[in-house]
Amino acid sequence: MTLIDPAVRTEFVDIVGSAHVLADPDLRATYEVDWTRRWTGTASVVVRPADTAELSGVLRVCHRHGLGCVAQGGRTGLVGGSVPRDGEVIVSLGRLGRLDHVGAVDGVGGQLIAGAGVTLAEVHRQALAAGWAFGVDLAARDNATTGGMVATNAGGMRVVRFGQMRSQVIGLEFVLADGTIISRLEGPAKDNAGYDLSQLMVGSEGTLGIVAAARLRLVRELPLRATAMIGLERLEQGIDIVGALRRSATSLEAAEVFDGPTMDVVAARLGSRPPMEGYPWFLIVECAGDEDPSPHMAEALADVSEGSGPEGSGPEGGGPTGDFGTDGYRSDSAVAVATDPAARRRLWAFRDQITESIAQLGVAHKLDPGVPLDRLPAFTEEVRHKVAELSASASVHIFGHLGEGNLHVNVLGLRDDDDRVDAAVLELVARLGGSIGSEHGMSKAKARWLSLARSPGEIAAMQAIKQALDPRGILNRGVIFPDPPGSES
Ligand code: 2HG
Ligand code: ZN
Repeated sequence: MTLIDPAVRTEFVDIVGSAHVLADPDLRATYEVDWTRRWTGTASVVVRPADTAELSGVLRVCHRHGLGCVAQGGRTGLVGGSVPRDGEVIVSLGRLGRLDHVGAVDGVGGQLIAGAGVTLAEVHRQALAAGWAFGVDLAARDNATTGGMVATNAGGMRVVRFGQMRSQVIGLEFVLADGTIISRLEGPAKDNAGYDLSQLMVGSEGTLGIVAAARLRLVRELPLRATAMIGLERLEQGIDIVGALRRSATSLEAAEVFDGPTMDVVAARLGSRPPMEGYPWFLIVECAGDEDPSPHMAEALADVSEGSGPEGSGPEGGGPTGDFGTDGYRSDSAVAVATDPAARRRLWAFRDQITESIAQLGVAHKLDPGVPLDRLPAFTEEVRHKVAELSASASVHIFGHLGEGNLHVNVLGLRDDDDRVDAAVLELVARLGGSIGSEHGMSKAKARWLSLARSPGEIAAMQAIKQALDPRGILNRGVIFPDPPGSES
């Protein structure tokens, strides 16, 4: 069944061509569900502009007719921000594939312009080919796109070193709801002439405008790396290790943690035995430098790892004994270290494959709280307790970015529409002074809990900005702000 008004369809066809206006249900289907399979919606049409001018034309049509529309990249956001509400227009950005180096602009390079549809993996490839690196990395790199990563201020595994997407954005080209194009892809990177509208777009989850391209800062790739996996008896040990590594001279590039049940599902999916077993927590840290970082790493781990192994399981309680070298992946009970690329990749596979491994078991409720580090261990215990109290059939997986105190809580075995666990966890986070949307944003999944995270004054200021930039309220309805009582949900 075609849901789009034929006259409006013709307007879209005039802008992007008939091959890029998908009204047929079969053609729309893959765009109407996100990676999790939890979030779906029926679109009236999918429109695929090829460049910023076409994107502007598409938004002008939506604005004129008051049509709700949702911008879509790789659909890997996990919290429902890329799927339509029934009847909305999907603006798919996969064709915005521009990729330029900006050497000519800044004279020394170290910057890249990437269209909204360029995947993170491609940004990495281009950065490396030019002798640089890109500071953000995450497991969905093959599908996640630049536009979506900017719109959600994506984080990932290197935030501890390079910050989130916001820190990489020098300027954006984006389109406002009424079709106005704003372009800050050129000119000096240092520019304080008024409000930084590009930064306002970062993390606005497609509610204020649609990102067409980003001018991104690149970072220097440090040549030598060491990666360690450490079995932890207590989460506190991991927090101490991260603190010690941050204080040491070595560059700490990642600090990721996951619990025992998560290690079990990943090891089963990979079909490989983990380097150490039987621990309630596992930590992966990576350091990099111009010189081999493993001696610094060994020192920092030795300072804090006393007693980290199960009794009698390893030398001096399981801590490292100076057996840090350069020839591969080895384990001395509680600690496994890898320095060559293939061995490091084997360790990282246990982290990279978490989301996919959990997805194989069912459709998870996904939360991404951030909690002050001193309260994190108590938080994880209370989460497990609360989930058990609310649902006998549910199971919990906890993993994430220890450097920022940002843990993903994935709960399996709940009905899609049963939000009791979500509410209980988010209320706990708010009580502990944490963030209820530390990485993935609020989107549709968490909009109804916005007042747990922001004061009435903050919400009013955010709504005033939304009203000014999107007066007809067409962009990503139901995202960030809860629906007013009695209206569509
Ligand atoms: C990660 O850190 C992603 O791997 C996904 O943010 C988290 O699957 C999730 O809940
Ligand atoms: Zn994450």
